[in-house]
Amino acid sequence: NITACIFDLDGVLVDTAGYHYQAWRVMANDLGFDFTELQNEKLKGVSRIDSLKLILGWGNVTKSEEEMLFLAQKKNDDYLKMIEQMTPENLLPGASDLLKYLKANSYKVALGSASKNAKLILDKTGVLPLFDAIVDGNIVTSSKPDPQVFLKAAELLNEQPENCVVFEDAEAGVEAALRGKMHVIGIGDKEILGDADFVVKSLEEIEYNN
Ligand code: G16
Ligand code: MG
Repeated sequence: NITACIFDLDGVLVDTAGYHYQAWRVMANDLGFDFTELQNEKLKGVSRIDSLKLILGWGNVTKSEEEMLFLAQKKNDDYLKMIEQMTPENLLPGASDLLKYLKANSYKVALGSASKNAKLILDKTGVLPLFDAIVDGNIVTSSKPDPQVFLKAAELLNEQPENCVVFEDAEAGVEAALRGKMHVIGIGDKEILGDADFVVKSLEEIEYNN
């Protein structure tokens, strides 16, 4: 009996991966190297500082803790400039309709994201009022596949994990939901998200009455 839905942000509700990629690439290019879109896949759902460490590793660049904080800050400033331009048009197909349907039918709705900018993105895209709880990178201490982010969301919603369904586009996110004993719908590729209860290409394919 599903009473609550928990959404990942990047790749499920919005496509911010492209913005992250652009901003990280500017930094990498400044440091004298580049990385591919395929490498960027590895950064999905990974925290800002862990993403930075991975990228520096790809470029064989070593930086002090202090320099890393500076680089992460600079990247985030560039990223925020892109986020500022976001509008409801940037919601992925089906996201707005599903969120409105859930609200209208008294489901509880939470966000479970690694991003520290999650609230701003929900605000810019106009869906912030549709959420009952936000669990983001400012709260979470253990990243996916650790189930902490989703368990915290269930707790804030006052719901049992078995009554929650998670919407996830990343393999680590699907694993986190399963470890949390929740239902999970994969958004994306069946080959990658095969452990999910079922997989759809986008939220547009989710069927519900009305
Ligand atoms: C998102 C992105 C990651 C990003 C992370 C932290 O995760 O997929 O690429 O590194 O948030 O973002 P920020 O730098 O804004 O704190 P999710 O969990 O929403 O898919
Ligand atoms: Mg994601």
